[in-house]
Amino acid sequence: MSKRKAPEQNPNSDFCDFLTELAEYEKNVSRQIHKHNAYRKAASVLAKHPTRIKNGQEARKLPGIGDKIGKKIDEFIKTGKLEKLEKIRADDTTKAIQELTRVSGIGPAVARKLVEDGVATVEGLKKVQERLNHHQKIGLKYLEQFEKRIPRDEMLQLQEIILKKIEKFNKDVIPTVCGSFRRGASSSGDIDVLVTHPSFVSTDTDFDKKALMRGIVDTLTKAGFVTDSISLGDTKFMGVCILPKSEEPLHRRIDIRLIPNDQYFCGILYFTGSDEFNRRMRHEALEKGFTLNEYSIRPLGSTGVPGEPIPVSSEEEIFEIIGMDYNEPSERNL
Ligand code: DTP
Repeated sequence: MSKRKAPEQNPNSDFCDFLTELAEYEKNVSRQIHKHNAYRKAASVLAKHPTRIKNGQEARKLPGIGDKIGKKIDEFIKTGKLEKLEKIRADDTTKAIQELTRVSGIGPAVARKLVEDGVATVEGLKKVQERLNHHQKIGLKYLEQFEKRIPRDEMLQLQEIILKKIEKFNKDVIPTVCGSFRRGASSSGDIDVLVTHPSFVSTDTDFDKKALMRGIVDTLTKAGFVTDSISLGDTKFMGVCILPKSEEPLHRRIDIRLIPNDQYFCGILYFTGSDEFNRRMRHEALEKGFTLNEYSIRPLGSTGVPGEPIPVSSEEEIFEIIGMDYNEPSERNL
């Protein structure tokens, strides 16, 4: 999962910026994930609002913006800043945690421990590399590159290589590049690829997942596309890739997941996102008596115990089961 989001150009971008900063603080420092989600949702609603919001009262009419955020908007309009953010920015521990969590593989808990041990900056981190695991070392090595968004044009070229090389390796494998790219975003934070194979189903214990994953990763490595492996399991590869033969290629984070064929559409739906859209759809499913996750959609019995997964052969069917109108990936940018 990528750590940075695109700075969108919109008439409310300064509000979005402070809400995003508050969201990052709630995720990384105070660890209040509900508050994080609330700020992010408000930022994404404002990012899509076509006109400049004039005051908190107007903002409160939008979905996901309540009294507290409305007041913050008023304070920001009136004073040009937010007292809460000023305090956050001035706090050394907060600053250090925010800086260290820029590194892929360093989450809030690890960052806090590092800060407690006196490591407060990325420069400081470079001096204690022996404390870092393989993922964190790679995160540190490519820190600035991983923070750069991937323009859609490059995503299209990366996708072409992935599809071509995987097809050459095994023509039965079905790959889909998900994430914000599939939603049509103009740039993406990382590359999320889902692959499946018609012979691989969730009840099958004999299918050689390891051979398939290794084969895919080896093929992409030999092609000069994958440059580093962070981890390679039977069903998930986390690594780094580049656009081969480009003059100064930037290293990009890539995840490849092997999904059983019977779980592919729930997987694609989930990993296409957005995360806010996923939350909304999951909520909608619960209201209709179903539980939806990245693996399956299952009916909830009267006691609330989930039944067997409902077979689905497209994303459309999942929407249909829940009684929602189908949303194209480009309509899932909540
Ligand atoms: P970006 O362009 O920043 O990479 P993204 O591709 O939408 O944006 P991620 O790469 O972080 O975001 O994650 C890919 C998808 O996985 C995301 O769109 C939805 C799903 N996902 C990730 N985290 C969550 C979560 N906490 N809740 C629900 N869905 C999630």
